[in-house]
Amino acid sequence: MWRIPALRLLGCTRSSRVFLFQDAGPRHYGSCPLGARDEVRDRRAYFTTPIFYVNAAPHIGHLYSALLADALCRHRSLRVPGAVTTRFSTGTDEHGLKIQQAAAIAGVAPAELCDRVSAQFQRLFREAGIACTDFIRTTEVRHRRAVQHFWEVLRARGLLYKGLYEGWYCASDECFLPEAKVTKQQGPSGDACHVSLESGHPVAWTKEENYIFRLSQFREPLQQWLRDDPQVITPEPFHHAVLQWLEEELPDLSVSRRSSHLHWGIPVPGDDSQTIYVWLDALVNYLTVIGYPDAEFKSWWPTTSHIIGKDILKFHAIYWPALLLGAGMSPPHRIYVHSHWTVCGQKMSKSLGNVVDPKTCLDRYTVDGFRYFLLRQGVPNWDCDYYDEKVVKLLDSELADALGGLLNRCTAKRLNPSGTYPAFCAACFPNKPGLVGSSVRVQAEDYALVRAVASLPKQVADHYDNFQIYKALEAVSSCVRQTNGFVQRHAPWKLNWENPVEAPWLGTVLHVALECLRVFGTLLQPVTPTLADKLLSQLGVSATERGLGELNFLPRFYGHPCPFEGRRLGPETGLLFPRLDQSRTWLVKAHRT
Ligand code: ME8
Repeated sequence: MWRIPALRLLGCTRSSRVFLFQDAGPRHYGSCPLGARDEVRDRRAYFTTPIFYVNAAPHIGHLYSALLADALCRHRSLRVPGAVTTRFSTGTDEHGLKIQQAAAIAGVAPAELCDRVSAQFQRLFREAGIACTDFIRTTEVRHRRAVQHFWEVLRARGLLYKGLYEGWYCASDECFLPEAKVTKQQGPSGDACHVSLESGHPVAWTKEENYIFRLSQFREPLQQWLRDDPQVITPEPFHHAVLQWLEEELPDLSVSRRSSHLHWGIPVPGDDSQTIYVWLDALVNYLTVIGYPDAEFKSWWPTTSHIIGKDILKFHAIYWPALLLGAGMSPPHRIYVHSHWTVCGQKMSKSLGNVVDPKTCLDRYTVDGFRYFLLRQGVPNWDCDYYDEKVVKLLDSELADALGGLLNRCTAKRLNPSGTYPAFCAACFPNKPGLVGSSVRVQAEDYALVRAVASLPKQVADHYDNFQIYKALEAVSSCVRQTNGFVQRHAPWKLNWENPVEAPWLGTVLHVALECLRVFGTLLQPVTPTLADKLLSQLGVSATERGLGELNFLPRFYGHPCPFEGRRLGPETGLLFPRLDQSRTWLVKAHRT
C-alpha cells in the first residue's frame, strides 16, 4: 500500500514567492518562513537553461536559450551588485534512449559521443560570451548521487509504485504519448508507421513493468500554484496553456525503463534491472548544480528562473513542479518560455539540411553583433524567422549607423578637439521648460529626450522582469534615434569653440549626447558586453562606474555635480561596429549558389 503525504498549501508570500507547505505526517518539508535568511535569499537569483541533448551539434536555437539566460543574469548582476548574488547554469543532457541510439548509429560508445558533443556546446558558449557559473553534464558522479537521492525521497514518501506500463514511446522526444497524440504516416519505404502528432517523430509501442510516479495526485496543488501566482510562467499564453492541460486528466507517469532496453542512464537505487527515466534524471540537474542533496542547495532554491523553449513546457511546468512537491520542496520561482527560430519559414531540422550553425554566424557578424541580433529579434511569444539579410540590415542600421555613428560624431577630434567630457551649461539648458533668456538654446523636444533617457533604465528593468529583452533593446534603440535627432537638430558642427557665445552651448550638446551614450552603453552590457565595454571605455567610464546603481543620468541638469565633466575621454579604438554590407562577399556568394 502506498501513502501520499497530505500536502496542504498554506500560502505564498508575494514578496519572496516562497511556497510554504505543511506535511500532515511527522516530517516538515518546504521553506522556512520569511525572516533574516529570506532577505539574503531574496537578493539571490539562479538562472538556468535547459540542458541540451548531445545527439547533434548545437544550433542557433540552443544559443538563443543560453543568450536569454546570460542577458537576464548579467542584467541582474548590474542591478544587484555583490559577491555571490547570481548563479547561472547550463549543460548537457547525456543519458537516455535517444543518446544510446545516436551513439549506436554513429558506431561509437555513448560516453565518447557525449564527450565530443558536450565539448562542442562548451566551446560555443565560451566563444559566444555566455558567462555561466556552472556547466553540468548528467554523466557526472555528483549528478548520479543527486538523482538517486531524489529518487529515494520520492520512494520514502510513498510516491513510487511498480506497475505495468503500456503505451507509445517517442525516443526522439523521450516521452510517452497517449493514443490521441499519435497518428499513422507513410514512412520512407512506403510502409505505414506511427508518429507523434506534435513533433512528427516516430513512436514505438512499449509494454513493460516499471516504476510509476503518482503524478495524478498533483493536479490540484499544481493548479493552485499557478493560480496563486499568475506570473510563474511567462509569457502569459504559456501559463494559460498549462492551466488548460491541467483541466484534463493527469495520468501517473512511468519513471523508469527496463535496463535491458535502456542501459545508458542512472540505475534505480536497489534495483539494477531498471534505469531512471531520462526526464527525471535531466530535471534534477537544476538541483545538482546548487549542491543537492547537501544543505547548501537551500540558499539557492527556489529562487530559480528556468529559461526554456516551448517544446519542453509540459516537462517543466507539470512534471518538474509535481516531482518537487512530491519531494517536499517548493516549485521554481519562474519559468520563462520562448518560442522557436525557424529558417526561411521552415522548422530547423537536420533532415531538411537547414540547420544554422551558430559558429559561422558569430564569425560573420561578430560575437556582439550576433548576440544583439538574436536578442533584439527573438520574441518569446512567437516563432521568429532567421535569414542572413535580416541580420545585416539590423546590425548596420542599429549598431553601425545609429549607435556607432552617434559615438563617432560626439567624440571625433574635429568636434571635440580637447578630447574631454565637455561641461554642461545650465543657463543654456535650464531644468524648467519654457524659461526664456539670452543664453537659453534648448527646445521642447530636448526635454522629451531627457525624460526618455532618464526613464530608460527603469523601463529596461521592467522589460527584463517581464522576459521581454527584445523590448528593452527596442527602447534603447528608440532613445538612440532620439539622441541622433537631438544632435542633428542642434548641428554642433556648425558651432565654434572659439566663439564665447557658442562654446557653452556646443559643450552642452556634446555633454548631453555623451550622457545619453553612457546610459546606452551601461544598459547594453548584458547583451553586447564587448561593444559596451568599448563604448564606455571611449567615454572614460571606469569599471566601477558601470553598474545600474551608479548610472545617475545627467546630474548637472538636476543641479548636482557630474563626475565625468572635464574628464579625459578614453583612447579612440576605431569604429564601434563596422558596417557589414561592405564586407559581405560571403552573402553575395551564398545567393549565387
Ligand atoms: O529538450 N529555437 O534538449 P534539446 C529556439 N535535453 N530554441 C530552440 C530551438 C529552436 N528552433 N530548438 C531547440 C531537451 N531550442 C532536453 C532538455 S532540460 C532538463 C532537458 C532550445 O537539446 C530550446 O530551449 O532538445 C529548447 O527547449 C531546447 O533547446 C531543447 O533542447
